[in-house]
Amino acid sequence: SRHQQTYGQRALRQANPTAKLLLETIERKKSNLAVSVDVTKSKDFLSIIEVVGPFVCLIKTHIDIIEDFEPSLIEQLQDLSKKHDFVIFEDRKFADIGNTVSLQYSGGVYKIASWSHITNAHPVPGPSVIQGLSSVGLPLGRGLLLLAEMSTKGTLARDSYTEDAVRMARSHRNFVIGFIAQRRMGGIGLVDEGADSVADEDFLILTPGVGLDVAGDAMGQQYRSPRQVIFDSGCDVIIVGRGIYGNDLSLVDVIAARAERYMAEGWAAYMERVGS
Ligand code: 5IU
Repeated sequence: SRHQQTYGQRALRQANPTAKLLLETIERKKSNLAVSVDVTKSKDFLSIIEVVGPFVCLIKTHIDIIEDFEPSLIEQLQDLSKKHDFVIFEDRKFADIGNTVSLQYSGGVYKIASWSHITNAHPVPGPSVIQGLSSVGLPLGRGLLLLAEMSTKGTLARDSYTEDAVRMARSHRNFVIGFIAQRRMGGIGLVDEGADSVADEDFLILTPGVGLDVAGDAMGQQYRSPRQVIFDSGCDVIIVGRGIYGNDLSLVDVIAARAERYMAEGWAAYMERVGS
């Protein structure tokens, strides 16, 4: 089954260039770790990425929380992406009508489509959110993740909402490369409608809500371990934020050691899954 295929084998079968790039990067670096850098100062943002860069396949950003944002920050992020060989994912969570999201994605202060390989959208508006983003991102070779589930207590993204997200993705396979979710979906599995084309599909599952030392935070976040996410639930990428950069952003050695630990646990869980 898809669970047992290696990242490298799966890279060969991806039509979307960003899906291929991410799988190839994971295979090359032997890392299924993504770090989410939710900090408010450019200096901290860049220094964390410099430290964790060698250990990650992907850096996830919330560019709109940076207080001292300047366009040169994007150039520095792109330089780090080349230096350390990681993919960039702006976690923008688009959720408006097609026309509006196309403008939010291409324009404004951040011009996300010009630098972020991957972005994501809530399926709540229906297929028009994908059409709007695809009109900008597809010609640039970008990829979109749909938010099929969330890690938070009481999330409304469940049951038939999640199944409908899979159906929406299935109708836009050229641009939708996978899901933000808590378990494998698409292909054989959730919303398995039996068609040959469904058996053949291969969505990427990127999973936030990963932490080894605490169960959650005071605002509804819930954490699971890399092994629960990659081995038990069949997901592809663990996304870790505070579990790696912690509270003291100056402790670069500690941050590097934590990144290495999550990388090792994520990779061991994958090796166990593919049976090697
Ligand atoms: N994030 C989640 N859960 C979700 C979705 C996104 O935590 O279901 I969708 C984001 C929020 C934050 C990062 O940017 O992933 C997790 O950060 P911590 O590892 O610090 O909790």
